Amino acid sequence: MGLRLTGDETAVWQAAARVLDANWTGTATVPSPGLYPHQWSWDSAFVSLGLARHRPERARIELLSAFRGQWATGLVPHIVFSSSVPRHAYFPGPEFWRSRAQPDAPRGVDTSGLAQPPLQALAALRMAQRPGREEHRAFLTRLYPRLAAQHAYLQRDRDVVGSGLVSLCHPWESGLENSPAWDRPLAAVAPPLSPYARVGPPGEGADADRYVSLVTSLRDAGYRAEYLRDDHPFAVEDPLFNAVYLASTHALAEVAELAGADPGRHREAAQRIHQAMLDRLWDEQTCCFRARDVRTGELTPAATIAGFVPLLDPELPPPVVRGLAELLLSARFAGATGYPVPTCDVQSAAFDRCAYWRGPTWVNTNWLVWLGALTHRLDAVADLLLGSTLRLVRQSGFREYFDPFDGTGRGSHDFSWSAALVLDLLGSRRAP
Ligand code: 2M8
Repeated sequence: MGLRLTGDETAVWQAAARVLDANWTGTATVPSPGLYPHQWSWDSAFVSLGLARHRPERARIELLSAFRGQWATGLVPHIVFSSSVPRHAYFPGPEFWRSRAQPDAPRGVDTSGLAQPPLQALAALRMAQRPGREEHRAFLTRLYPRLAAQHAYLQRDRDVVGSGLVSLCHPWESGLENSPAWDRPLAAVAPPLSPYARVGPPGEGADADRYVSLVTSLRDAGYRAEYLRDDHPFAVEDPLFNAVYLASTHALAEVAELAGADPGRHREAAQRIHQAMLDRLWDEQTCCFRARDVRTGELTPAATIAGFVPLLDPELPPPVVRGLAELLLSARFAGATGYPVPTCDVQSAAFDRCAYWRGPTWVNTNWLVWLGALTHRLDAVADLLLGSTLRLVRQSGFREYFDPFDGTGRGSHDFSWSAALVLDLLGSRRAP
């Protein structure tokens, strides 16, 4: 490893590595064998960051394998289904998405038809910053056209109002599906005439019906960009998704250079996204980035963890950085909890310490905000996030999510991104 870890940290490292080894299928890592037995796009990118510190060859296989499911449009679907898993093991499965009926979907594999935060270019660049220059160059040269197609799709087909930002067409695209940020836009979606069988983790309640009905409409419209633009009832610009999109666009410019391609258009795209984030999602009144419902034009009222992920933007103006740091450390987020950062403002009526993305602390959102804090040399904030995350997994194991007040672990055990990102956090300790 070549790291200076304490005995205790070494034990955490070894336990995390064991989780990743156990969840490896031979071509990719499942988020959790029981609950999520297929490959999810942003889980896989997070996992590749941990694998890069543990088994670099697997990290490259992991990152490439998400692109097995890439559509001709460039879409990297949020789920690539494994054919060896029983059909009933996860709902909604391949028979629901019916990707093979779509001319643009890949032939040999079943996928969903939604995106997730496009972390892959960022992960690829971080990987290439590890030792092994020539291997990285060959890998990036192979990956670059796929990444470029993924970003071209987001820019061409998913910027539904021409604002420069991607609009999510489903809460599942955010990765934070039951976040209070979606309460209003989701309430405007007509529920199905008769309820579907309840799906999803506790806390989603009747929203699950709308999740299914949104996919049904999208699927029946052939997952077409024109339908998303003109008719789909859910279209929301999310600060987390777009901040990851921006960070990955910057990374893509560097990947292009390393792969011998022209980075110019990626740099221009990054400028557009940066400006649109400030113009459309920054709320000066409340010093917070919020999601914008493009169907109503309104910013959603909820202040959530997604609002801090724009710290990943290296060009964020200093007053915005200061405002975000203050809010993050305040009694509405980290200041009120022993195990920060809660995923929702604890003073909001929507906050629920147990309910998935409505309050609990997650390792992946901590990691994103940690990286954003490092981007702006907010070292105290970065240390707080690293310390809190390590205390959580030491106390409760690599759980899916955690109670932000007492650190109780919730959701599935041995969750892959919790393990992988702890490896990345521990591994990056050497960096100044
Ligand atoms: C959760 O989302 C899936 C739907 O995509 C589900 O609830 O069934 C979210 O936590 C998401 O962020 C994650 O990628 C996925 C797999 O871990 O599970």
